[in-house]
Amino acid sequence: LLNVKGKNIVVMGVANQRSIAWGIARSLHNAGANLIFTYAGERLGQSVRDLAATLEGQNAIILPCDVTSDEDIARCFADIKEQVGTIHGLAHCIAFANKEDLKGGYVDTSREGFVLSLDISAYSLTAVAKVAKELMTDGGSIVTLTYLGGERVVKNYNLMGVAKAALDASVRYLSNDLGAQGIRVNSISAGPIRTLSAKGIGEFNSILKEIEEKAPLRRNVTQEEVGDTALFLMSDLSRGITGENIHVDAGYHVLG
Ligand code: 0WD
Repeated sequence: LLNVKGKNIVVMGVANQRSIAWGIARSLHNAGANLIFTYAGERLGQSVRDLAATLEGQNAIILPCDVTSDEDIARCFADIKEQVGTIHGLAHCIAFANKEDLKGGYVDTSREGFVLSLDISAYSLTAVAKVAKELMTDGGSIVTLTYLGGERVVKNYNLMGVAKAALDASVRYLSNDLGAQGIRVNSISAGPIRTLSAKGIGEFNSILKEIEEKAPLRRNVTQEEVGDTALFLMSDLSRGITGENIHVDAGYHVLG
């Protein structure tokens, strides 16, 4: 029913075992997908290789890909094409903002900080989709990660909220561009999860506490829960869904 077994799926953005991308990788691995990991810099390469080695029976391809570089993206996907030919899915789990832009007032965001964050957190999905679609000759599914701060004001999320709004709009435009080729593009709006990136967000602990107290399910979500939703979006079960954003946030988004 899932039809993910034996499919080649690229997972971008594993930094360590807390990464949401790692939760997605495990769900896909358990469903029998062949994984291809890409990581940002050599600093993370060993960490990804060590993690991938824990996936039993998985002979993952692991490649560097800094999404700020078109040459890097082109080289990475040329490498993937050479090794597997076709890909069926891509999970984009990448974002960045300077720490000083994730506290205080959004109004103080610098031009450099804005450009860098929008480049890595939003444009990269488009840059990668452009190259990945050439390898999705049997159709495919692209999934990215967003956050509620792109839909409404969330204290301290600031610049990243603006980047997520651009990412959300990109999902809609890309779904329309790629739909005729049988490629679906969707996002998951994850509730807050303690990861390396989350460390950069001011007063992150108080956000977690608020969810625990107020979200309909009265708890926070896990990497596994986001991973299983990504598996659904990669699978045939979601074949009629594109341009969509699914909140995996214990229902917090329904509150005003
Ligand atoms: O609460 C959370 N953690 C949420 C995260 C809630 C809702 C959404 N998200 C999103 C993030 O905004 C991001 O888009 O999930 C995605 C994954 O984030 P994560 O799992 O929370 O964080 P992390 O484990 O740090 O992975 C993000 C990774 C980078 O890690 P570091 O920590 O080294 O910045 O994004 C990658 C990198 O691996 N990354 C890049 N990859 C390629 N090229 C680049 C780059 N230039 N820059 C960052």
